[in-house]
Amino acid sequence: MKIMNSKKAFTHTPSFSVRKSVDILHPKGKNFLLRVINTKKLGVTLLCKGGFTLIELLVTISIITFLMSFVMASLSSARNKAIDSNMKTSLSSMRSQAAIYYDGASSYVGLCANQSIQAALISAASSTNTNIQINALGDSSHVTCNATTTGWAIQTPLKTNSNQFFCVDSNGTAVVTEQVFGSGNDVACGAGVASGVESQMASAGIVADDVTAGTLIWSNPSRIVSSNDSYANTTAGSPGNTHYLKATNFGFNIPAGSTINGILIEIEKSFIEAVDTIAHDNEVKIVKSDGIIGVVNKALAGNWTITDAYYPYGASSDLWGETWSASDINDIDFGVVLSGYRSGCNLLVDHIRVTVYYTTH
Ligand SMILES: [Ca+2]
Repeated sequence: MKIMNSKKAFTHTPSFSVRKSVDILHPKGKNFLLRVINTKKLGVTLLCKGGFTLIELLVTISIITFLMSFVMASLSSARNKAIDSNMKTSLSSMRSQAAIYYDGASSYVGLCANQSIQAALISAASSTNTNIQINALGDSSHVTCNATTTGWAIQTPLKTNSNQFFCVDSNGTAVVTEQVFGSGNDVACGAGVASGVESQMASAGIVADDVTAGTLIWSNPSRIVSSNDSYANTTAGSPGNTHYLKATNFGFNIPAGSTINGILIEIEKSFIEAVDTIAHDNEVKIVKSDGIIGVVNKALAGNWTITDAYYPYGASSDLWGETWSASDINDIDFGVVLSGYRSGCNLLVDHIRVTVYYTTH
């Protein structure tokens, strides 16, 4: 049905039956919507919707297409990461299967044709759209399984990086590498390469005045959980070192199996001048997952300042003399202690934050 030369909305009770909405075209290309508003009276409303011009439509379609390209790229990246992650888990589990095989055969020859190993190889090849080859040079279009009497190795290309492979071998290695097998009898993975370093920053969930250092008490320790000019502070008294201001329970969520590359602690601090201006660090140390305070002291030599400022301790590649796993960092007891020295003035700490740098595998 068409209504010609109609430019305004109107209500009309037609003599015919109307049961649903229909689009009605204006002769100049404007859209109108004919809508049933009262089915008992069969009343209808004609609304001018001021439709799109061709250029408006093209611009809209272009914008939608542009935005969709970002969405699709993001989805694809997430999917590829998931594929690589599953494949790494599957191949890493092959080490126990290989050990079982060796127990029975006293050799790894034939391992790549073993039923359990084959299942993992097929799965890896399927998820990475590659084929399987046995005792061959590695390449980016194959999942390669090599086995000799004394060793074995499997490598498969990554979905997330076509230049890299995930490789496991009988030496216990499980690495992302850019080296392919040098021969069909090569049963050792190449050197691992660092994938992208990631980081998480967090503030403490638990803060306390800890008496195992110094003599001066920290008041209001819980105020150091955010940067808001609300301070933990010392109070008047004899010159000396403070207790520890102990900050823990940072709530990190580092993925299991990640390599911890470094820990950066930043303390936002200042002092209130009174009699003199001696205000400096005494100790800044890490607190390990067992609650024990580390040995390395990164106290800075300089005087604190009257103006609030963040001071860095450690770095993206500094492990504070400790060995860390992801669970150590995620532990509720992981944290930092600060002890200061003050004479005359009082110390203020606004915020302590920790950034952990890590690499996922
Ligand atoms: Ca604060």
